[in-house]
Amino acid sequence: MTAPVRTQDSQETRGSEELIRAEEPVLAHNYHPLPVVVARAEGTWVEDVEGRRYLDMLAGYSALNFGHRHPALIEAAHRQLDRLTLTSRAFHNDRLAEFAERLAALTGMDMVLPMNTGAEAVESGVKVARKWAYDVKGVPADRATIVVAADNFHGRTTTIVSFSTDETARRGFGPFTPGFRIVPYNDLAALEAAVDETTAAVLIEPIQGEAGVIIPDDGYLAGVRELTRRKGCLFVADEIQSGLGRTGSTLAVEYESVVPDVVLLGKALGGGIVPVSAVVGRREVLGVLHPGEHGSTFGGNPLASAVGTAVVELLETGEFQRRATELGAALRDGLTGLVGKGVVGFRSRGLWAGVDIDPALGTGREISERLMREGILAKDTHGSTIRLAPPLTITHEELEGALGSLEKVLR
Ligand code: IF1
Repeated sequence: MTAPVRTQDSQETRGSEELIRAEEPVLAHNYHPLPVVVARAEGTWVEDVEGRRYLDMLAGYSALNFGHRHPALIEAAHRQLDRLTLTSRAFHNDRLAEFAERLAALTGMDMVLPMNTGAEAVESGVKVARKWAYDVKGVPADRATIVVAADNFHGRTTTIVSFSTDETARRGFGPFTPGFRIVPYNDLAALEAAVDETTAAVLIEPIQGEAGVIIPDDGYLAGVRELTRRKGCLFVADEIQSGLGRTGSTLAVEYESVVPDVVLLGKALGGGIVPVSAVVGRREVLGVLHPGEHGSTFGGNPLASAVGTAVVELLETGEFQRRATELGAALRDGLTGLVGKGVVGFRSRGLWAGVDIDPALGTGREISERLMREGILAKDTHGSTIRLAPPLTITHEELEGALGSLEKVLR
């Protein structure tokens, strides 16, 4: 008989170190978190078990665009929790129509397929693109191909890692799903060569997040749009991380005034409260789905729809897109000032930056740990690159403070 597990209301609460130790024997080790145990949060600030405060410069990898526990989102969640949380799609619920209408209008699309996690939206996008290829384009059965970019990150399912170029994400998980072609990102000639009459879609991130906030050359997205239209295949944009205000516009593709056929959304769509994702697209594409052909227990549930509608309402004002643009200029200026002082280079758009640190000063992980000791939470991507993606609610002073802390840890 093992020692009874203390319930939440036990007298003495366990401290950070004890909680970290307690995880070890019982929690799968698929992460290597920073040694901080968050207990509460509000806006751009989180607090650990001992009450130490940190500025959150990761924002749940862009799932917390509106900050921790945004009042309007929490209120929408509380209101729905007191009414109805789940029906399954066997029945209608009174929240889904408005969510779908307003999300379609926000993104300029005709139809919405509500799902839960980003990976589910990507998987659903793959399925819909393939079905469109067979039912509309006339690709022979089971011959559809989808072209993706090297260094992509679209999630962790076996089909998605089938088209990853990251060995760590693939090793030990085969056999893999066929039907994907991989070309270098930001290379229209390579894309031209890979797209043929079997191609259902080109699936890319408008900016590659996990790869280190890799921003393609001006004209690349417009080139993908022109190429896919000319060759009669779909342009599917994964905006799960880049979308919903992060880059200064509702969708990152707006930077080049490009309208994809399908957009994948997730993360911030759930306001940092519940998992909400969606595939939004043209009627001709999402119209290929008929009853019984796809589904999800929780997709489009009333709680997710209520929170999702409140998120869309925040984005309809344009306030967060404007903040990301204005504060993004301050972020860019601040990082420019650090080039040559430990920063060897950076890429940024809106309130999203990949910062390459001089490897001589430490790995991304070591820099993240030093930032943590300065009260700043950020996370490395690969090698000595750290990503900065604060809530879009961050103030100018808080941003300056974070940049000051970065300069300090690089000294
Ligand atoms: C983690 C980073 C990783 C995504 C894009 C789909 C998904 C993601 C463009 C899948 C998810 C998350 C996963 C999260 C860390 C974060 C991430 F890219 F943001 F940095 F892992 F690479 N498309 N990205 O970025 O969405 O199924 O996770 O909801 O801890 O794995 P999901």
